[in-house]
Amino acid sequence: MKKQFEFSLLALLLLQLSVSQVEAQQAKNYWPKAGVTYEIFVQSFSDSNGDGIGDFNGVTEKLDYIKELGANAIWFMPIMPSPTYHKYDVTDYKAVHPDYGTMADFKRLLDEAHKRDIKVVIDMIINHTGTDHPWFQASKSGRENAFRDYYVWAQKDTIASYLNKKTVTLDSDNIRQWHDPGQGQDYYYGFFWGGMPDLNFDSPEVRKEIVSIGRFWLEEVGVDGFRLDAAKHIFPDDRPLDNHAFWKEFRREMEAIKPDVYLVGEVYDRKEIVAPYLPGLPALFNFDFHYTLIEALNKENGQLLYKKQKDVLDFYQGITSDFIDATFSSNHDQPRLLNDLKQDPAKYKQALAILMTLPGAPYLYYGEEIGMLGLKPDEQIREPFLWDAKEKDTRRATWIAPKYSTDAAVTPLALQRMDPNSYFNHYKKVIGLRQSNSALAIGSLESVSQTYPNSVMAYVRRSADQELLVVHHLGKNGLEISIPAGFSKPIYTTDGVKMNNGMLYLPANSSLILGK
Ligand SMILES: [Ca+2]
Repeated sequence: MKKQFEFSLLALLLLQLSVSQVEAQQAKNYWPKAGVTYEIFVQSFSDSNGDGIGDFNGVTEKLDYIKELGANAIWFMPIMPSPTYHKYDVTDYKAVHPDYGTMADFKRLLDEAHKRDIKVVIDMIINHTGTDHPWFQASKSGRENAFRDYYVWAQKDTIASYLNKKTVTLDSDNIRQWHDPGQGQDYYYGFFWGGMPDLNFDSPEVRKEIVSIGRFWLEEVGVDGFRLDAAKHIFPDDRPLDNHAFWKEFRREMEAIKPDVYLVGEVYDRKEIVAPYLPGLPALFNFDFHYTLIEALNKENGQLLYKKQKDVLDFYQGITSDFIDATFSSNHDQPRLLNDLKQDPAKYKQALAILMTLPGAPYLYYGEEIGMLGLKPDEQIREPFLWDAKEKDTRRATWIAPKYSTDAAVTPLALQRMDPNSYFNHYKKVIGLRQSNSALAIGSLESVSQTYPNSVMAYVRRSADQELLVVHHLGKNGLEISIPAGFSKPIYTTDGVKMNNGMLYLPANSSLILGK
């Protein structure tokens, strides 16, 4: 009797200790190294004035929601003036698009975000401008124009053999890189399409303009950093060293303005191409991770993802130890994750559990947390967020009719709140686990010595004050495995997981986290 009593006292003491540890950890914010960033397409997020288009004030109203979800930062897709709905062809780099509100509205959004300890990163598109940009309008007006060198021009006869020779790439299916402005014999270079002429980064004036734009947003407006679009296209594909050097120069210039500026780059490629950008762009999106996450879940092979991620991290480490691995479950260029996972809810929930228990600085795409759907073309993967049932939804954007994320197919947020098994409540819970367990956020990634079937992905995460075992079973058939010694305290388990005498029973798509 006495022994049992002592044991429960000890258990109580341990419980109190772990509660206070959790409280201490909850106060920590692991951004930028390991925080959670929420990507927002303002156009589709929250419409505050009823004109059908999402806006800054609509986002400001939803900051408490973003905080509740557990995000530490927001990445805004382009907010600058542009003629297209997606705004990746900028016509003014020092203003905001009037559809989204005024600069005062945006500054208020920034203030309110910062009050909630939410950082704000904006999309910066400097590889190209829109054709309506005054620089391009001037540049195309003639060879003698002062802005001629802001863009890349070539005489038609010198590029005849290149006119249709561009190959399709992961980030562009355009095959024509030189475009006829219809004003004479010179063609301009536009990697993505004719509506996006590439800026000429051999021009010192262009480079000065870019620094001045960075200064404007960091100093005058007050954003925390930039997501650098199309980072490997600054110079043509055959000049990768110039690209790497440019981003180092850009980083130096931006850090001189704001020493803790956050820069995350889009280099849409394999790790061998991506890694050399790390010295200039300390955070880079991990496309290998994204595609392998989907492949692993669909092939029911968890070890595939573990090996890939170990490979990528070791490779990056060989270049620099000072990098941020920007993992992501989906983004505005990919089919919606739920579609990629063949609309299997169990796989979908497991994808987030995997993302949130691996190292990295995970990015989420708005609407993922309510299981929004969508397939290309791009407009359809950027559909309006469903805040409430349609007749009651006072903030839903209507600029586009949804084809996939309709009320019939996606349960709006307000209804998901009432269901403990909803996607939203799953997201909130799993993100919360990452935020309150230092090992999940910043711990090292270590393998376990046991050999498991391919469907099982098991690893240890270790921080200074915590060591956790994480197990995901990606298969559809239940199985039993042995537990590595020392781990016994459940921190998180999905339904149906059983522990007995050092053995674990894992049903289909199950996950668990054990402490010591
Ligand atoms: Ca609006």
